[in-house]
Amino acid sequence: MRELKNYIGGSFLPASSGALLENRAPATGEVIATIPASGASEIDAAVAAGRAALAGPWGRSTVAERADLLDAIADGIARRADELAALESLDTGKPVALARNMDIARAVANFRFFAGAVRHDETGCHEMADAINYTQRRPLGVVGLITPWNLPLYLLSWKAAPALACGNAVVAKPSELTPLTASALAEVIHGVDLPAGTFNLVHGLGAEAGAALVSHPGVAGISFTGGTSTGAQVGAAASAGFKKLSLELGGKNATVVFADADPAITLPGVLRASFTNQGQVCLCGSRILVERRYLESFLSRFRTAVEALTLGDPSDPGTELGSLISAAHREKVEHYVALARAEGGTIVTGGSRPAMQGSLAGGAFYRPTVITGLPIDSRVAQEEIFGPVVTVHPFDTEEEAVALANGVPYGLAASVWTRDLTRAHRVAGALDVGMVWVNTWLKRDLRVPFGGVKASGVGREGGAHSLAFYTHDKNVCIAL
Ligand code: TXE
Repeated sequence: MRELKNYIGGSFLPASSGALLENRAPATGEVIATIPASGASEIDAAVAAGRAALAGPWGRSTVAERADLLDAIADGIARRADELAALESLDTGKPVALARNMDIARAVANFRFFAGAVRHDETGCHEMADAINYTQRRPLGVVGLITPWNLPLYLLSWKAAPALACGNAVVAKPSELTPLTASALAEVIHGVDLPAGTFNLVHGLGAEAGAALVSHPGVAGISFTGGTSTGAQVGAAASAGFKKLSLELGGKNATVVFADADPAITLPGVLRASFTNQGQVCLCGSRILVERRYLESFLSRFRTAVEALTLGDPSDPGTELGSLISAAHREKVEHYVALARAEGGTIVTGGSRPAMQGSLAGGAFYRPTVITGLPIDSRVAQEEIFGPVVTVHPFDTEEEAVALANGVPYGLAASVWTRDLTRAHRVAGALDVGMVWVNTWLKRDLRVPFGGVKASGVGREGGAHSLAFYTHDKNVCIAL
């Protein structure tokens, strides 16, 4: 049982009220930690610490010094990688192999990548006949980072690394459901001698600590990843204070499978896109659109592959599917499956809780579920479920596939599976989303723009986009 603390001004502190929140392991339902139930006063203290750091040595730090510190943080995470993977798996219910190979590996890569990116960053110079302009890049100040429970350290590091690289002070508010690796990151950062107050961590509920951070007048920018309805509230509150804002929200992404797709890569690819992290990734392809003449053959092979997935103890290195994030979230998923039945859908596989033994009997497990026969405009095919549930829909023409893919309020990502290169280009160009993968899924180069359109958010992260977000450009014009 861990008693986690906030990390403010270089010290590990409890909430001033002494109030605590319980943190449960979703695979067992057991309480594994407590976190401070922080609110406005802890956010005030963290923002003040951030401002003090900016007024002190951190505000005078050079790019080279900051990049070296980011590399040291990457080293610190890498040294504790096995322990952090175990913590992430315990906290989220995700398979430990996934936590090790994806979440923790990416956290190391994020710090290393942004150390390199900021070392190589350049600014512009615009010459006139009688003057010269040059652009200075300045940190925003204190930035608030609000992160969700599905990829806790992966997403916190994706924001903290560029924010620090650019010279900002950070106040991070991780999900109250998954606080463990954020606290471990604070320990790593404590060990690398970042000036006190540069990185602050405040645990607590979104409506309390999160809302206080978003509306704090001393915070210059907010980067939020989470649900679309929360994102709308965060966006409204941040805009009222004229804060720079990045919103990475939900998705209802299409997986578009043409009959000429290569089954050897398509089946494993679509399986990954459907069920990675129990379907709890904003990029997961939860609507599989299949060309009608390939539908039957695809479905029978897909079903076999889904039923062969190993669901079990997240701490077992062989497990491919673990627990959902919480009992409450499983109820939400179950509600959608019941709705699918009521809307006339056929459950091809899944649609129920697996029988788990021993301590896992209290876990939030759910079988991977494939549903056919639903109208494309049904709620289950339109709303983000964020769990191990996919719907499959036929299409006849390329135009219809594009229309079905675009026919949702979201616009985050899509994947297209075909051997026809010209069609791949046409369809990729016509999809109303921020990211398209062709014959692959979730292949990530950290330089490329990451983000969505429509209800999937505002702004882009990644490479130069992150460096642009966490800075403001100032132009200096000198008459010659
Ligand atoms: O996320 P929330 P929840 C989707 C998914 C899921 C739904 C709700 O569909 O079922 O969102 O999940 C903080 N001011 N995604 O409720 O509420 C909160 O403490 C400031 C998709 O868990 O969006 C946490 O740190 N902050 C998503 C963070 O916001 C607030 C990943 C996200 O929580 C706040 C997760 C407030 N008023 C869920 N209220 C993705 N895009 O990957 C909450 N928070």
